[in-house]
Amino acid sequence: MATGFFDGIERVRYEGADSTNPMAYRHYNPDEIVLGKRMEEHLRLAVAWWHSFAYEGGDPFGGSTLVRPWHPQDNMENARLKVDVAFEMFEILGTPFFCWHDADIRPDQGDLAGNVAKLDEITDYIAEKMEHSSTRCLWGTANMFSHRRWMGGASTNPDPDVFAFAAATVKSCMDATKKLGGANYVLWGGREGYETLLNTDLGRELDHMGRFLTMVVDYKHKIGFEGTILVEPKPQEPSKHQYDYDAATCIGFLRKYGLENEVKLNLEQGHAILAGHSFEHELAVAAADGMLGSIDMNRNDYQSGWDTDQFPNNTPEVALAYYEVLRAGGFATGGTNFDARIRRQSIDPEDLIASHVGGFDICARGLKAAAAMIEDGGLEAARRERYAGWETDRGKAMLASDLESVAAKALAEGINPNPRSGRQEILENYVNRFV
Ligand code: XUL
Ligand code: CO
Repeated sequence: MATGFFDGIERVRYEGADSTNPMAYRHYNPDEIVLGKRMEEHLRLAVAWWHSFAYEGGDPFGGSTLVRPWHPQDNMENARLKVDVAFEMFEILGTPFFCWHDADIRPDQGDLAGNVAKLDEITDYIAEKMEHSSTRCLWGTANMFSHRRWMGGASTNPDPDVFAFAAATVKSCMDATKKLGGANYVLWGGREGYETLLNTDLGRELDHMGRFLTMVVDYKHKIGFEGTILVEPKPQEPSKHQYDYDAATCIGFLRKYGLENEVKLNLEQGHAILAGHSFEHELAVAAADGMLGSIDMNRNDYQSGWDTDQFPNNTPEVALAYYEVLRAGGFATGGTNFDARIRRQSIDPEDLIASHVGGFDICARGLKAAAAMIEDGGLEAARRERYAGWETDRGKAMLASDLESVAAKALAEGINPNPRSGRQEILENYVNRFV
């Protein structure tokens, strides 16, 4: 039976770029073939349970603005209603995937056994819903940052009992993700970092985090979970410093603990900005090491300096991001999760749908622009040209040589390299033809 929450809102359809209907897709056309594959299969778009259904509109200065029939979120009846509404929204949008934290879907019981039992119960209900839906689970994760027990970290907490609570929580979330057929399991270390070095044994905490992740990987193999384990970099907020600072830091961490072939990265646009990088930089760093797993798509306000988790709406940024994804061969188990929320004044059910319509559309537009650049080949040709010297026998032999021999040859040949233009503006103009 319908909940009535989205009464009056029709299923969103693709109407083409000329449509002026604000509740229609102008670019997101799931069946459109892009580089030989359906658009839906390229993008693998996912709705985030925490922003779309659990977020109540609070900010550091004020509480709830989004009044929903499933509030307060402290009992199973409301948790089930929230599931019903979620699947109605998935249907309206034609969403291929969703993502969740345990805390988004089950009411907090205040104790471990209660939380695990309620998670099991609500994920049984979600699994039932999935039998009548084509929407799948992209990933599950554990919220180990909101409750006060996590204030000093989860796996990096100085108290071994908190480590144990975290281990039991992640185990239950991995079990639930497997039950729901999840394609990935994500770990974002919200409190894995420090507020002050004065009370922190940084080396020990990193070792504990490495050990924890190794236990997660071992458990994945034990239960035969076929999804990918992903870690999500973020430099700060909520902690002053977080250990999973950015893609490069995470890759170094994974290598140190021997996990580089087991774990990939879930990269987020807003987190890249907080780390002082562009999103495409983070994606390129991960791709260069074969660790680009999945993305959290959103946008930060460039003035505020906070992680504002807005819906993306900037075509050039999104196009350059998908360009890196396509260059890396596209998503395998990963996808595009909207780690994005409506603003606290956007209180109508219609706002919730419209935000996703815009998000789906901008990703589709970015993907098409990226695909057109790949097909045209202009950037790759320019890159090939720039590094052509390294494809010659001379270039290859040098890399296999040693410092003394290279120096002797350089002197003997009397080389005097001629600087060549990096052609940056020409390439920027080129990109502007597509976006
Ligand atoms: C927080 C954030 C998280 C993770 C999942 O900044 O990005 O929502 O994506 O825990
Ligand atoms: Co995220």
